[in-house]
Amino acid sequence: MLRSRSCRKFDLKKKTTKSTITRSTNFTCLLQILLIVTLVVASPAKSALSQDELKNFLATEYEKSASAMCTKANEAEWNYETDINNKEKQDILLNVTLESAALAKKYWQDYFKDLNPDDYQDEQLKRQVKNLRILGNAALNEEKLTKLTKATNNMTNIYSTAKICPFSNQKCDLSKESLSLEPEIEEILAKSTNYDESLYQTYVELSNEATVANKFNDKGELWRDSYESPTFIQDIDDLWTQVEPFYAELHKYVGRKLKERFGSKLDISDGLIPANVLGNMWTQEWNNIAELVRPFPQASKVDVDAALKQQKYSVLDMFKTSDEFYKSMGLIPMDVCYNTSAGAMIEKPTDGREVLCHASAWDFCDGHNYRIKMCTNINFEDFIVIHHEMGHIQYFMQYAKQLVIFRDGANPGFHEAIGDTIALSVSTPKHLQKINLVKNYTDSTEAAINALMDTALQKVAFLPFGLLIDKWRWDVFSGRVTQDQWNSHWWEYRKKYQKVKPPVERSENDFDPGAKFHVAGDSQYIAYFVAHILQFQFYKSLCVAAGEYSPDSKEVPLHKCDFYESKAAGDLLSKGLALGSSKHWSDALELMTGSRKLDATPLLEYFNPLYTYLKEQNSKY
Ligand code: X8Z
Ligand code: ZN
Repeated sequence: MLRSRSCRKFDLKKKTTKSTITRSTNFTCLLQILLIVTLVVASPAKSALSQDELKNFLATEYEKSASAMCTKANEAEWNYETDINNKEKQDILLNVTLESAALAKKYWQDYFKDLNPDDYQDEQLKRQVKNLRILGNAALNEEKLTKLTKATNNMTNIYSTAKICPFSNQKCDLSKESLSLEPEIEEILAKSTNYDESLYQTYVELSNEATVANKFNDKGELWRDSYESPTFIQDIDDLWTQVEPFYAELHKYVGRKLKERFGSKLDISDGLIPANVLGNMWTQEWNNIAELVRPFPQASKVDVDAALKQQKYSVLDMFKTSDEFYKSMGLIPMDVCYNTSAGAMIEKPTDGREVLCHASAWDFCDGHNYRIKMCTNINFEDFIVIHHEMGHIQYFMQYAKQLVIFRDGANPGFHEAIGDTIALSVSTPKHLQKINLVKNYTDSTEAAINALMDTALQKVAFLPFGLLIDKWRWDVFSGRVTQDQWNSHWWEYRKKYQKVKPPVERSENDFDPGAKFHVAGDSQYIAYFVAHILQFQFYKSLCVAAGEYSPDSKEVPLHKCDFYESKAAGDLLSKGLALGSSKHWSDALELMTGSRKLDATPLLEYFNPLYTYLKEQNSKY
């Protein structure tokens, strides 16, 4: 159950010790639970528990204590992340982490270490045992665990508090007029923050040491284990092969449009676009340059930013609008997660606290308490991020009745895909008109291509980025690339997959990957690549369930489907989500889509009119 953290807090399986998006509360919880159990309950005979005894033990005492500990650990983590420079809160979190680890270790040694999933007939128990066998970072001794925890927290802290002066006033007083990485610098598109690479070295070494103790060869292997597929790397590569030609057309088209705009200042003769002209600090999504590349400037376009401003939307209004969509499908109301009186943080505090701004969703493991933490800006991009985070919360709520060990996504990609699936429906011009965020829109072939281009700049542009982050980390963890090549290897992958290049010369004195939150924050990333494929599979299936799309009739294209108010779509989604991780993800996928495999065909089907258009246009040059 040691998996990486992610943007959802409490993922029992992670058991890492650090904070950030998902400071591994999981781990903490788990251990504590166990610990308490061991102390309070007349301990079952160590090792040799029969199948029934083990099952009973996990469903009762263990379940109760694990959930309670999860709540406690998440609270400590929340308190830290919403006030990261507070020494007392840092110390409390570190103590909770160590305490949990000690407990987890004891429990694991006494009961779980030697269990073999193959010894059990009961499918659910098999899955539980598979999970419980993995101890995670708690495998380290206290000194090393402290060092790892501090290194990881430190990296997150640097990421969250790094500041620069505005371009117009380079000698500014950093305590007064500076900009932080999220959200200000992100908005003005600055270059990467430089990291203390030695922290990363410590992190890599100790993380690997922990995973080797868990019988994995390195941390990358451990991360990939959560996908429960012996062919995972190949599967991922095959998906990339499936979408790469489309990405290449988009890249070529965008490159040409940028060349028209910037002329001789921009050199793309080598087929690579400089990373600073695509409108995003990490070059991960290109929606901010939509105005520059929109194919039909005269046709209708979607401008939600303007509508939000004009209608004086507040941050709270944006959350309520998102909640309303989920409720319209008969899904669970989620007002608690954005209710600031109940603890949520939906805006960047102005009281001087430094907080971890990267959006995250939290499950406090008590069946009541769910929170979103986000430094929301009032614009369309954040409106979509809200739907993304609400997708995590909806998943938490749907699987709340599962045993604590199964309160997780079917795989990490599922968790990241749910809110995005909803957002695909929300982002259709059809829906945005329904909720008045788009007005005076005239549908036409050209307008549809414009809308598809907007979506492609987010979803298709993201694919190689989503792929390369963990490809790079897998190579780092396995030692395939050594430290003296970390940065150059990063740029090799940026060139190979994204076809982007650094705007200024880079060297091994730079550590550009560290400017990405999930790298600094020990949060695995391939989930987002998987999610960007999966969300189109889910979307298509929900569209069919809603009667909004029929694959056999070409009358209404997939990209025009809006499943707002469809209880049938809501039912299908909730059936899949309620499974949590109690079944293999292929089973959940089959239930939700009829397919057992990750497949980019629905994505290509969705974008087909744009793909055809891009091929036609590009062939002229
Ligand atoms: O980190 C996130 C979410 C929280 S799980 C806001 N995302 C990735 C990123 O920002 O890099 C969503 C898309 C990719
Ligand atoms: Zn997420």
